[in-house]
Amino acid sequence: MSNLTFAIIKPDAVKNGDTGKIYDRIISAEFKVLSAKLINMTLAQAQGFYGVHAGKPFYDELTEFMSSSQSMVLALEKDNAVSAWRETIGATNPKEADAGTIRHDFATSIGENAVHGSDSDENARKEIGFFFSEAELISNQ
Ligand code: IDP
Ligand code: MG
Repeated sequence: MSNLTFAIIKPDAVKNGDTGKIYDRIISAEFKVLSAKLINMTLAQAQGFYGVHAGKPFYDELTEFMSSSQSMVLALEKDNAVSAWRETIGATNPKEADAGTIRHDFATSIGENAVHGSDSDENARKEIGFFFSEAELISNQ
């Protein structure tokens, strides 16, 4: 098990003014933030990042949404980070997300669902590398 995962506070949450509240949830859940930055991803970046979903009916809507305005990308560290973060964010569809999860509390729809979380250690490494250089991954331990 790796101790890294990759998160995005998506454009809907940033626009709604929830960036700080979600960052607080990250800290309360005892993740260490190795790096974080506010970006406005390009359509090409969104298409590359979500390449695994290319061809699905929601792909265009998803990549346009993710490149529509600012989002915050974060590299997070914790024991079993991938599964711990997926538990913290809840199900993809906020209607199915457990009470107390980030998507339950902040998401508005299955598409605009407030946050991203990696689904495997391998993808976590790839996704962190997609948005951060080695030098940006600060460890203060
Ligand atoms: P995940 O973010 O929980 O891992 P995925 O199935 O990997 O969910 O889908 C990636 C993202 O694509 C979701 O977070 C959501 O923003 C969007 N998405 C997934 N399924 C749908 C759908 O049925 N309609 C619209 N958007 C969707
Ligand atoms: Mg996914």
